[in-house]
Amino acid sequence: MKTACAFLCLGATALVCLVPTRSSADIRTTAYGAGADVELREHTDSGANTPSMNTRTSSSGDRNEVIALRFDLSGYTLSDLTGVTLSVINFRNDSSTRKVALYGVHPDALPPTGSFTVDTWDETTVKFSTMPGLLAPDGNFLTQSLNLDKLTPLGQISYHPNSEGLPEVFSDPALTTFIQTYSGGNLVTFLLAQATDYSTTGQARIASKEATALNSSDPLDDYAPYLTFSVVPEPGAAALFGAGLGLLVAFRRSRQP
Ligand SMILES: [Ca+2]
Ligand SMILES: [Ca+2]
Repeated sequence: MKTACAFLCLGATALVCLVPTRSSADIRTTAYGAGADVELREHTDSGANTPSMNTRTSSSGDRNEVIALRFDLSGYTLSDLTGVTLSVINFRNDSSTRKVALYGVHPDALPPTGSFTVDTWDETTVKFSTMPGLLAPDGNFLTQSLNLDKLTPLGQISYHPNSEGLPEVFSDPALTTFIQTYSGGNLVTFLLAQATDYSTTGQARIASKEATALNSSDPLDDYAPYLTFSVVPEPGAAALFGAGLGLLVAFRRSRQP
């Protein structure tokens, strides 16, 4: 009887402790670790590391603005992450929708000039011409000058009008696939740019990790862009779960006449 009890306790403990659970959504912001965020301007070949950042390829031809985001996913095995979404916070109320596209920058992308990589670009000094994933400014600000050979499109969404403080969420499954199959390290860079089938003179302005307040409201929390995701069970945990289940089944069988 003592042996049977021990058997049962062991199996039950294995079940309780080792049931593979999806964690509630984990979050990483651009403010974590080596994360970074910056607005890049083709028309002045500059970077703006300010509390808000624009995407805009103005239909008037006077400016082209792209946002770069880097997330530090240290501590995770990227192939284990699932349900990945990117959220950005509207910095101000815009009266109309703005359509924005998301791109993942390949780990081997190099800039037109300079030596920054996706792992090392510095938000305080990077400019359009030194950002991996962009092309050299060409004097035409109706062309976005994205280095599409080194970018993977990850969906596009329309921001909501008059939604200061509210998040806009990119959740195309391609985002999860990009993360799971990323062949670089644990620093992952994205670009945001005006959607290619959208024309406007207006900017889509979001908060950066430097934001301590929004356009007209007081700070409530952290406004930095952020990734959310879940972590699938480790194979080892799943195997142990199976072992625990096997113990219980064996015990039940042993009790049967
Ligand atoms: Ca920044
Ligand atoms: Ca251009």
